[in-house]
Amino acid sequence: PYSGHGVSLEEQSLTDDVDPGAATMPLPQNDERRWSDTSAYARKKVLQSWVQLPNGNWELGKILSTSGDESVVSLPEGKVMKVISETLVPANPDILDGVDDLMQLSYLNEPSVLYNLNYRYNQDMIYTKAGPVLVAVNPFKEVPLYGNRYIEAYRKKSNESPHVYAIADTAIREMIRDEVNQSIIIRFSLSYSGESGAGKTETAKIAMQYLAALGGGSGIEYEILKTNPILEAFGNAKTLRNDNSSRFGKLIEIHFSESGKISGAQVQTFLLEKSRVVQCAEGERSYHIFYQLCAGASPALREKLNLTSAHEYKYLGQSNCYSINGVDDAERFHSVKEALDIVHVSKEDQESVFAMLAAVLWLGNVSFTVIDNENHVEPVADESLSTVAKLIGCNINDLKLSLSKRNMRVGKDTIVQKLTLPQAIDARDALAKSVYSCLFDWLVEQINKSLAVGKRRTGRSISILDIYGFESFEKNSFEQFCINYANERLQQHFNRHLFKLEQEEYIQDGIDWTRVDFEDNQDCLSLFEKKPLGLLSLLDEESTFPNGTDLTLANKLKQHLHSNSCFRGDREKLFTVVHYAGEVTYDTTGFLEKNRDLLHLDSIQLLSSCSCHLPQAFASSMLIQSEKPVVGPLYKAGGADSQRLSVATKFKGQLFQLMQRLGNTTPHFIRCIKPNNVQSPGLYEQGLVLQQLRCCGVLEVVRISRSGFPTRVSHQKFARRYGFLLVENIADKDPLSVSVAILHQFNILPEMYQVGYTKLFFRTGQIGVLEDTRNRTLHGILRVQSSFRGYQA
Ligand code: AD9
Ligand code: MG
Repeated sequence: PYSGHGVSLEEQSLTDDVDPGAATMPLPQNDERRWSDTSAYARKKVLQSWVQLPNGNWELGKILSTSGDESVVSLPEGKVMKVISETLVPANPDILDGVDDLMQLSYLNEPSVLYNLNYRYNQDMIYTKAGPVLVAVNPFKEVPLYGNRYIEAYRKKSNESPHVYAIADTAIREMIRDEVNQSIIIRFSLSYSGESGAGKTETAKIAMQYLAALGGGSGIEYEILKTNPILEAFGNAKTLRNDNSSRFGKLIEIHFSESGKISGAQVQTFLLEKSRVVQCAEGERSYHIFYQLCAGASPALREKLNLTSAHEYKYLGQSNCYSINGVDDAERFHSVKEALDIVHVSKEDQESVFAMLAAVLWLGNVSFTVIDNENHVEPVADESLSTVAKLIGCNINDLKLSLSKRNMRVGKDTIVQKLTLPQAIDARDALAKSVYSCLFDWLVEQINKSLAVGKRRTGRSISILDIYGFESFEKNSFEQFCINYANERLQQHFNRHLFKLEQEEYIQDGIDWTRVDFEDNQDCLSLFEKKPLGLLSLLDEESTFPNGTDLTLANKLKQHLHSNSCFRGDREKLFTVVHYAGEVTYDTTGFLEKNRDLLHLDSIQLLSSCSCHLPQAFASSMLIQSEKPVVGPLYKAGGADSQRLSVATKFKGQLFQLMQRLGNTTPHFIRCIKPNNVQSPGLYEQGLVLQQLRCCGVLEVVRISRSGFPTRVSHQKFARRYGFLLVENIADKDPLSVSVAILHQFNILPEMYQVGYTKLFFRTGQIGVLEDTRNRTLHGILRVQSSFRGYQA
């Protein structure tokens, strides 16, 4: 019954042709699920097929018979089922079980991809290529894939299975070969249960480990690795989803000298979740460092900081969770101190850092008492208050005043407003949050000073991006709004790189190509960024109105954006954005306050009056940068009020800078996938994995790569690089002719490349053959040269 028409690779491409197996087994109409194929297998009858069970999971079934629209299939465990033939999805032959690149699958469809990843996962092969993208499925246990032996194997290319090491290796090689900066972009993918815990941070560390091993030598690589325990102690926390969840985004740019050795690094962080310092949900923890300090401080330090146990601090006590399974906080504290030593934070500075932490903790214990019949309050003069004053080095009365009064500017006059209990608590918490986030920034600055080691930036760099993924919770607030906006930007980077630019390049260079459609997210990005009527502009505008409230913000958004297809106004303070990865409903409660991020001038003045150097540094960084909106009378230097940057605007600026930086690099993408929501090894939930695969467009990427020509080299470059391998004389030939001659000499199959106007385009892996030959030849030449030199000597 097979009608067998051979399809050449060119024809095959993107329009799904009639499947060879169609005569016996009609395929689903849904084009997404189908993948035409030319392999010998596909020309045979498809006997195995994926059957979707009522619970949504896919099972492998054998087609026993087909009549009319229905097929009878047998499932494992002897079950026989009658199903509508159209719902069956073709399965790959057993020999393709567990292929290490999804590109090799004869049938590229969701169940086959799920199965393949699962098959590998069960054997601890957590990495799989999806064309140019590396997919990493979190093992939630130690897997024997890392360490020097593996690093060596990837360096020598004796191990070629997919791995973060292989990605890092490619990055180094391409950096040197092409003289272009590289980036490794580690992203999760959205699933509504949250992608937190997918393994981004671990993956980033594994990549750093490889770069350090290959580019090491000067010792700076050791410092770079030690930034991880520091940043994790101060910026990670236990959440319900991940015991070590990063509460900030991070880009680390590792600099290399011309000889390929690491010469320094620079860390940039994004949007630390400050609110966690003063408040966190039941079962979660605040930042690790607080517990580490309480558990690990020496008796002398305890006494100096008047430190007690974590249980005594209200900020730590409210969530009823003090420890993490299998983690010894005291031991971690010592590692953090060691790491601080290594990045050259002096012992004195370390002690100041710990004093700031203790001050934050004690601040949380400051309580208030009502002082008049208008419910105004002032802090109780107890141990907490005096300890805070002592630790930051301020006058206890000044502290008391800053927590009970607020200077307000009305016109040219300043009036003093007394605070009620909620206002005083706000002021106290705002101070704690600012001190902590300034401390975090200060540490990053120290790390950067240490990693810069006075070197001019001459060489190249590899950047590793580990940034939070899309978030969609039951209630989504300002933080999710910013994070999801960032993800929209990154998604565009990914799309542009893998789909858009690629195809535009083919067409520009005049090669045969049929377009593949992909979902663009420009509309959603415009919704955020358009001026003056975009989400960010409207938010900023409302933030500057003295009478603006979260409700007026919501109304304003609805009024101006209702006709935008990516926006939907909901009841009261809610609105919905149709993101690339799905719809997210935001609640504007707290938006304005968080966006303004007001720190009252009284608090800044308090910090600048302190005798300790860290609070002083914090105060001046807040004022000098003028990045914080300041309320109250103008600071002496003036202008503190003038140039206000809202949180969202500042973040947008950071993001643009980030995109610009990444835009100048060759990106390498890693997608981390969380196979279950319970951080448990061996458990692979199909539905959860599928959601994540869908959201990051893995199938589309494979599809385009398989039919496309991902490797591109200009004729000049190609001729220069491989021309010397030619046996014929090429002295007077143009680069195009040389290139073609090379292709012929090495018998590169015509369907494996295309010759464009300016470039050559290759299918995946083709250039590797040439590179190998080139390397072998070069080695041969070097050997000859060195033995010749030996002879001369
Ligand atoms: V979050 O968005 O910051 O909350 P990440 O960064 O995606 O999240 P993380 O890297 O912290 O996740 O991984 C979560 C946990 O999974 C780790 O603490 C490890 O216990 C576990 N994990 C992740 N990757 C690996 C791995 N390659 N090998 C072993 C891993 N365990
Ligand atoms: Mg993380």
